[in-house]
Amino acid sequence: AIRAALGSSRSLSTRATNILTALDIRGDADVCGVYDGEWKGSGDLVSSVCPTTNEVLARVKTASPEELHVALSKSREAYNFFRSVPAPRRGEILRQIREAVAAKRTELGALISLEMGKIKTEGIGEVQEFVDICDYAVGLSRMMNGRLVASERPGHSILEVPNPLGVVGVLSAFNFPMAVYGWNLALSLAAGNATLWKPSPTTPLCAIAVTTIIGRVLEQNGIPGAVAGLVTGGQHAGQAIAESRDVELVSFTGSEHVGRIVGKTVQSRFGKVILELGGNNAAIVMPDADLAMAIPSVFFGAIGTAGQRCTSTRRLYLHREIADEFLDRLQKVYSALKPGDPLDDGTLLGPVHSLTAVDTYRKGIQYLKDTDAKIIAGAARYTAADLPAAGQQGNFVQPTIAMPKSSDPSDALWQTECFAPILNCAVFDNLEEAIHWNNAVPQGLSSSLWTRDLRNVGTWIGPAGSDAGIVNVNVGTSGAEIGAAFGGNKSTGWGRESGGDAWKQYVRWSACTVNFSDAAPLAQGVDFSV
Ligand code: UN1
Repeated sequence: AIRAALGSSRSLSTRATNILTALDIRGDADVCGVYDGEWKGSGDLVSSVCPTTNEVLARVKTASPEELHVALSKSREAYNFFRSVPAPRRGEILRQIREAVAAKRTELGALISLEMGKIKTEGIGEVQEFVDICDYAVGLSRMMNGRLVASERPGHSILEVPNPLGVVGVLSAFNFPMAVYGWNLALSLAAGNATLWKPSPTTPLCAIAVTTIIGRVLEQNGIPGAVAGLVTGGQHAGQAIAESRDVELVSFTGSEHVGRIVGKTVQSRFGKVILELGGNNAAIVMPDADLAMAIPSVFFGAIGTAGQRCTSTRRLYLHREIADEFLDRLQKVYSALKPGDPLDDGTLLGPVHSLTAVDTYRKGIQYLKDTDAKIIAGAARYTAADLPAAGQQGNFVQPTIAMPKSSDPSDALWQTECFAPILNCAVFDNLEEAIHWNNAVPQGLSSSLWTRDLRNVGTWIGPAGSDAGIVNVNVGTSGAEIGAAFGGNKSTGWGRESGGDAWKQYVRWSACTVNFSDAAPLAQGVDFSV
């Protein structure tokens, strides 16, 4: 068995080498993790570890405090240049970035699977999300319109003018190591800003690969590379960005705990902040739902990205009339699920991202057992025979469905986001009760109702309905498109990224009253004549 494991882990290593080489990353030497127009890195070394095998993919040279300082000032210089490039021209550069990223869709997708652990189709889907938001921002570059407002004074006009904002710091998470940066980069660039990216310390290679592609496009267009700068590193790098007065907007994705610190830090210097924090997302299934649609969708919502999307389905509320049938059918789908190498076609369940994630899962399961929850699926350990040959050392955990003893939403179990593939269920008797449970948690990211009754839909999306930022009908909690603004309410942080009106946060707005007349009257008819 050991020889088999070593043999196949060598074969994965060959694949790892191929994926890295296709993206111009040399895994056999220490990789530069800082880009400010030039590649460098003389800070701490961090290892990128493959969650499938726990082999070290590469060692990355992160930013030293001095390099961080330089990167921040280069971002500022880059912004000063870029803000004067006309917006449609910025759109043209984004179009080229879109093409360059799309040309490496398969390779970048494979790198996401390799370094983050999500399965192939989701890895490629994440790159597609990057491409989509670039398309969106190309259009936006000709549509970031201000307004002309009617003035109460004769011969006056009021303009609301969007101008570039400055430097945007992007602090992103491991679970979407490329797409969430893409959302911020695309809007920032269209708006005329420079971005400085601090990715998750555990997915540096994804960031390096993307930045390499973007940096080349910028350089070919005579644009300073620091328009899309990168600093890999740990907490100190994130802190330096949050504290810097040279960063007008900090866009942070991650835990509530860190989000609270980032939010306070940025707010204390009156910077702007976009927070995308925890989700604790519920799906509600009514008795009239089409179960043939709802079951696979709940399955994807709970298991996609091994339960590590912010939008993953964590709570399942079933109407009493269909609860038994639903759980029976869902349990069958769960029991047919086999863990696999995320890079293999057909794998639906890859590893969780890290040993920390395994620990989160274990604690979640232990809590369920300690509180006498009924286990409907999972909660056991995989044996060696269940695991793919290459993944004997990997972070594989069994997706779990549980029915906690109490459905009281104020219990810690329902109140807390557990970032692992664990789905907790409860049975309800009417929609009002289910909506109450849906809303009775601190988080407010995503939510999903399964019904064919129009009246339920009206209630759900109306004032007494779901209080989440994403309120879906016959669509699961995860897998949002880029067109609408993405984000959540309450302790999710109220931030909005990606589509919709999100771009309006990436500009500074000026109200400009212009007097074309020969008199200078005051507003509100104030008489101050001398
Ligand atoms: C996240 O997990 O924070 O809706 C991002 C989705 C993806 C993005 C999720 N488009 O699942």
